[in-house]
Amino acid sequence: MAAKDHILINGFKHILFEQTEVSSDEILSKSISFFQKMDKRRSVREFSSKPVAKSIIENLIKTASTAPSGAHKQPWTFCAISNPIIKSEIRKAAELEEKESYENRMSDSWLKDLAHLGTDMNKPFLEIAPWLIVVFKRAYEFGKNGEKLNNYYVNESVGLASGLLITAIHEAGLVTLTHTPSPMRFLSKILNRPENERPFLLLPVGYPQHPTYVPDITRKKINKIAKFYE
Ligand code: IYR
Repeated sequence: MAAKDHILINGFKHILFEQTEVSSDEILSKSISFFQKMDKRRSVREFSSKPVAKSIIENLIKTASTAPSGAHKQPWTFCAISNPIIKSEIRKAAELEEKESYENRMSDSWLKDLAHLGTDMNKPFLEIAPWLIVVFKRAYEFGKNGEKLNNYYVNESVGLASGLLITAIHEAGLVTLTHTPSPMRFLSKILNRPENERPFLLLPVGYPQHPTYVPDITRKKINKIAKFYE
C-alpha cells in the first residue's frame, strides 16, 4: 500500500519526507569528498573588489536559512551591504572599536594567542569586499499588539545558520571571514535595525585577492576532537 501523502499530529499536517536512496558506498565516498572540500576552507582577510551578483548572495542567505532553529522560529536577519557609503561607515566604526580593543581592551595573553593570525586594527576588507553580510540574532519577536514573543535557543540557531552560510560561501567558490568587531552595537545603528535584533557576526564575502597568504595552521586530528563509545 502506498504511504499517505500526509498525516496529522496534534492537529498539524505532517508531509512525507523526501528520502533519496543512496548506497552505503556512495555515502562513504560523499562523506570523504565533502570533508576534503570543506578542509580547503580558510578564513581569508584579503579580498578582491571584483563584484558578486546580488542573486548569488540571495542564494547563500537562503541556504543559511535552511538551518534548524528553536521551535522553527528562524530567529535571524541577514543584512547584505554592497553600498560603498555604508561599507565605509561600517569600516570607520569597526576600526574605532578595534583600535580601542587592540590598544586597551585585549589582554597581553589574548594578543599573544592572536599573533600567529596576523590580525590588527586595520580592516580594509570592510570596504574592499563587494558584500558585507551582517548576521543579526532576533532575541524576540513582536506580536500584533506590540507584545514580546519568545524565540528559543537563539545563539545556537543563529550559530548554525552562520555555519551553513560559511559552508555555502565556500561551496560556491567565494571566500569569507568571521569578523566580530567588539562591541558590535554600531552595526545596529548604521543599519537602522529594530531593538529586538542584536549583531551576531559580520562576514565580508567575495573573491580572494591574488595572491593571498593565509596562516600555516593545521586542524586537530580526529582522535583529539571525537570520542567514540561503541
Ligand atoms: N576582533 C578582532 C580580534 C580578533 C579576535 C579573535 I578571538 C580572532 O580569532 C581574530 C581577531 C579582529 O577582528 O581583529
